[in-house]
Amino acid sequence: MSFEDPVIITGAISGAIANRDQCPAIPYTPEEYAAEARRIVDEGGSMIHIHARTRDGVPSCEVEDFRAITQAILAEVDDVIINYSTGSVGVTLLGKRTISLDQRVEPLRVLKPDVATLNMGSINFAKYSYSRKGFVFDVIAENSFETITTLLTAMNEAGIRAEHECFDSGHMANLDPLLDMGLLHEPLQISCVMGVTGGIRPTAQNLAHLCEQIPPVKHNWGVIGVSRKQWGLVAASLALGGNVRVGLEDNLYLPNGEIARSNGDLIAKAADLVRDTGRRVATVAEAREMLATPKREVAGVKP
Ligand code: KMH
Ligand code: ZN
Repeated sequence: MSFEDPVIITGAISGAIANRDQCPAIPYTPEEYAAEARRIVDEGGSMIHIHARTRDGVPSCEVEDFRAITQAILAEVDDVIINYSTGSVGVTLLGKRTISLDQRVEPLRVLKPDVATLNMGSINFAKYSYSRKGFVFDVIAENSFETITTLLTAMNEAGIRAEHECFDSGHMANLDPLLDMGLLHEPLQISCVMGVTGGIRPTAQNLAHLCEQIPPVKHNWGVIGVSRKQWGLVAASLALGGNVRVGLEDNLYLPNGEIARSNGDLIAKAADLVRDTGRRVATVAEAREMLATPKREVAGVKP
């Protein structure tokens, strides 16, 4: 990827850790997801990263919750790249139950989203409060190579493009054996996830370091920054030629410290930054071309 490429903006629409106590705009019902999707697409988002919730906001990985949310989104917007989370942290924390690998695979197998996240290694996934001098939460995100290859095989069988989420530089090296095994298909989609306590520190220097670790194969890359520090990382990614993800999953605040009234506020600010750095926001069609995700049936919705 280069500075000349259009920028794919992904909207992380809901997440599964923050809830309406922290931000009233976080969508819970399929109808609310659809309204937020409309705002994301109108402001320039071309991919929507989805964590499912039940109608009352409890994080879920049930097929029927993913299906209802996806159908509502696709009924509202003309086209957008549908990206499912396969992460388990939110369901464990807020849903207060562990989920099996089979449960992480099932929505992929049945609903066949365009893209699904693939966490590239196990980490301590925590949030630390400097004011309280303690951990707000602290769980282990298990992603052994066996887990990774199981998820990846399911994605390959369903024609889903993997988004490789790297929370540290070792995760980038974890692509090497998968490439050697012939499990990956170019162009790879690589996200540098920065700012989780347990992962790499969220600095521009570290983003450049992560980029240097990307294997020499055809790929697209971008940054996922957590907390308000996200905005500096968005600027760094744009300067380095990368894509960006913003949205209520990762950060609730605009650069000036105001809380976002919707995902649309965050996407609009990201689009401003894209233009201010002399780059251009990718259309959905351009994003599909770049990521090799042609429009197709998802969650039973025909193109
Ligand atoms: N919220 C990000 C820091 C996933 O859904 O696969 C992590 C994430 C993981 O997006
Ligand atoms: Zn996520």
